[in-house]
This record gives sequence, structure tokens and C-alpha cells, in this order.
Amino acid sequence: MALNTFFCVDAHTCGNPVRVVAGGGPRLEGRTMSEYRQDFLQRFDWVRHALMFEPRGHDMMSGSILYKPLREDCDIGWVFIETSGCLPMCGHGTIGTVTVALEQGLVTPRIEGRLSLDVPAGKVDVEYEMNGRFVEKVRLFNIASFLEATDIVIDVPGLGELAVDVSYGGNYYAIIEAQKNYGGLESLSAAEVLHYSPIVRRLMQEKLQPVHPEDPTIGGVSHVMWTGKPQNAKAHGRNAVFYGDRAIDRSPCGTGTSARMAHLAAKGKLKPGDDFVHESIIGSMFEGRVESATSLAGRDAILPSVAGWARVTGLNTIFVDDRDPYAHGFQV
Ligand code: PYC
Repeated sequence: MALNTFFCVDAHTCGNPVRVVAGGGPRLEGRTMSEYRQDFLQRFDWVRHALMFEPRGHDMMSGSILYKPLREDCDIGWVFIETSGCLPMCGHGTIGTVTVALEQGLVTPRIEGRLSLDVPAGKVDVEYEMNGRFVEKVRLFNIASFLEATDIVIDVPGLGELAVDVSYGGNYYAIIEAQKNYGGLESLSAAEVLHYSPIVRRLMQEKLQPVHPEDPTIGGVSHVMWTGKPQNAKAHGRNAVFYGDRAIDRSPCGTGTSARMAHLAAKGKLKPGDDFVHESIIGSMFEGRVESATSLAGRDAILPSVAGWARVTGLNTIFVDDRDPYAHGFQV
């Protein structure tokens, strides 16, 4: 009989949940966080299932497990966990985890106002602003993001033919802009986003299997972004990002915002120095910026940054009792 205990801090970033496992996470093997991610997936994926799915989590649940950094130039490291799997990078998860780590004293920054993070996609630097003991804002400087493919035509039952682009910002996104058979996000209900997105993802996966040029463990179109006109005058764009089996990101999605900025930059619609404020399906906003142009394995890319806020909602000691038939979660 085993009672596994996980010491978690729960938070949300602009509305999307972040469950940070600060104690009780499995001991992993590997020389890099990317290898930790592989080891976690092979040996401990039950932990993700137990903590992310019902009855302890829900469709949108997402989080991280904290580790000592494996890189000397980083302050803290983590592996992302989510209902959809273990992402190489997660923007809302990063903003939430940084907020939790600072507010709960789980990390000691070497330089006030800055942290360097060791995550599976690589080293990610952040800048943060405090107000007393609370973190007000976190800006993450994301990994190189680039446009992968354009105008892939798929035939979606109920919608018709759609031309879809694919862009990378830490995960690969199928990006759908307004066109003949899609009137923009304002033309779809949330239920329709949930209905069409898995179909779009499957059709895109049949047409394209992108692999990251520097890390072959990262690949595949995993997220679907429906773009639309912003409702808030401060925003430049709005999106609904679908992930997992039935999640729509409540935040504007950090890796999605990076992928979208790389997409717009490749089409000449954004340039280094430009801001891009992205609005989510619930109206929360991330402040994106194209920091600079770069190249990655011979491709044009950008270095994006994304800023947002998070709030800690509570401490959560979670028991996973192996007598429980739902110890490893379930989906209805
Ligand atoms: O913020 O990068 C993100 C993200 C990915 C999936 C859900 N949120």
C-alpha cells in the first residue's frame, strides 16, 4: 500500500491553471532538462495523470515539477506537466511557476529582478517586477521561434477547405486566420472550437510532421490556434488555443503568442522592436514583443518575449492513494 504525497502550490496565469509541484516529484535521470523530460515520460507519466486529470485536476490542468537546474547558468529548472503531455516549453506555465517560486521562497535569484530557467526547450531568461512580496509581472525571453510551413490545405467536415500555417514557439501550432470558410474567432463558439480543433490537428498531423532542427525529441503539431479580431482596444490580436483533448487555453498562450509573432514576422507584419498584445478567449492579455531577428539551423527566426501576470490560489497537498481506483486519473 502506498500513499504518494505531492506538495503543490496552485496558481493561475491570466486565467489558465498552473499547479507547481514543489515537493514529492520523482527523482529523474539525465544530463539535460530535455533528457529529464524523456525520463519522466518513460517512467513517471502516472504522476502527470494523477495530478492533472480528474478527480484531482481537470481538462485544462497544467503545471510543472521543480528541479535543481542542470545547467550552471540557471537558477532553477522544471519539467512541464499538462493533460496534453509534457510540453518542451509552456509560456503561461513559466509565468505562473516563476510567480510561485518567488512568492513562496522556492528560488533565490542571483540578480534581483532576473532569473534564468532550465526547461526542456532550453535556457529561458525572465525579468520580473515585485510589489512588496507579490510578483506583479513576469516577462519571459523565449527560445527561437519560426514559421515552419504555410498554406497547407485541409478539408474539415462542417467547415470546408481551410488553408493552415504552422509555426513554432516552443510547441508547433497550426494557425488558422480568417478566410473564405472561417470568419475569424468571432464566428465560432467555444463548443465549436472544441469540436473542430481535434479534427484540424489530426488532418494537419497527416500532412506534416515537423521536427525541431536542434532537438529531435520535439516535434509534431500539438496545438491549434484560431485567430480573430481583438475585443479590447489595447490588443493587436485574439486567439483561442486548443490543446490536449478538450482544453482551450484561458490565457493568451505564451508559446502560441511566440509562434504567432514568428508567423507575423515571417509575413512582414511584425519586425524587431514591435509589440504584439494578444487577447485570450476570456479577455486576459499577454504583452508580446519581437526582441530581435535570429536564425536557427539556417532558418529565419525571431527571439520573442512575452509578459503576463499570475496569482497564487493556494497550497495543495495532494495524496495519490494506490487503493484508489482513480489513483491515476480518468477522462469522461
Ligand atoms: O502558455 O505556452 C503556453 C501554453 C501551452 C499550452 C497551454 N498554454
